Amino acid sequence: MRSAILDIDITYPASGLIRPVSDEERAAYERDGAAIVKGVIPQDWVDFMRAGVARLIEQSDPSSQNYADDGDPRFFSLTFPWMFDDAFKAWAIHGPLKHVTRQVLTDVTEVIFFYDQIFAKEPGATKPTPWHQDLPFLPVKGDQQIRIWVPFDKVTADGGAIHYLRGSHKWGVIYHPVGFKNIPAITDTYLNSPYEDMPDFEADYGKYDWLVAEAEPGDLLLHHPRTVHGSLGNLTNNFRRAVTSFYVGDQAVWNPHVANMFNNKSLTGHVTAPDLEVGGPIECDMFPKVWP
Ligand SMILES: O=C(O)CCC(=O)C(=O)O
Repeated sequence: MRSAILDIDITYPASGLIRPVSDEERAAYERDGAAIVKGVIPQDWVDFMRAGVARLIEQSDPSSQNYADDGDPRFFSLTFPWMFDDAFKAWAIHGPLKHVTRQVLTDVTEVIFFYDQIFAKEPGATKPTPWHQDLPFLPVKGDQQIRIWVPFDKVTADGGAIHYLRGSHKWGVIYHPVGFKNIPAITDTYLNSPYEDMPDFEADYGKYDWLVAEAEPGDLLLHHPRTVHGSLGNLTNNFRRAVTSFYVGDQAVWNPHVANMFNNKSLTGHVTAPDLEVGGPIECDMFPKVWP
């Protein structure tokens, strides 16, 4: 039976992916742990979601974060917007990304939507996104996991493009999660994670091979949750608004380790983690199956 949490009361675009993900894009994702997929999101979805992001930035309720230093242009973020705004729910459940997921994670028999997050840097928001992997924030284990970052503005190298450390998803190492803002209660918990200290990627930036993912509305970025990534500030006069969505496959299992995102109340205090069995399946009301 369909869960009431999936009901949507607004009209949303009916369009799907403009084209499937190509073999070359899939190969780039597998090789580098990140890939740019150009010209796949229809304009009606871009306009619909840009308006949704603008609405939630305007609202800026206490469940959102501003990672910028006091007085600086904002680096706005909000986790789980889909649970509070039907535009995001439509995007997560009926939008084109579930098809991207099954086209890239070719062995999934089901696609489960895990969560979404807004990342918006106002014009002049110089705050970088620290280098990090996503896996250590996530209470999920297994290979069938993918992050899809969709921009609703043009994103240039000086406008906060994401930098992905090519191949780092294959290094076999997971680093402690990193606080996007220095809140000791959180950063201390993160250091108790079962993972390793992160090298100083900033100091040694030039030693590594980075994909600097410039993108425009209509494009999307794929990355593996083990891929090291981050972004610099937005030095342009334009907004840099994006939504990142995380999907998993039927073989992913629940792994609520000590440093997972649900123990960071500044990030997820507005939602309640479900009581799932450790090592058991992820699918539930909060993490719904969206395909088939
Ligand atoms: O937009 C950003 O700067 C951060 C995005 C990110 O870390 C992610 O989507 O995993």
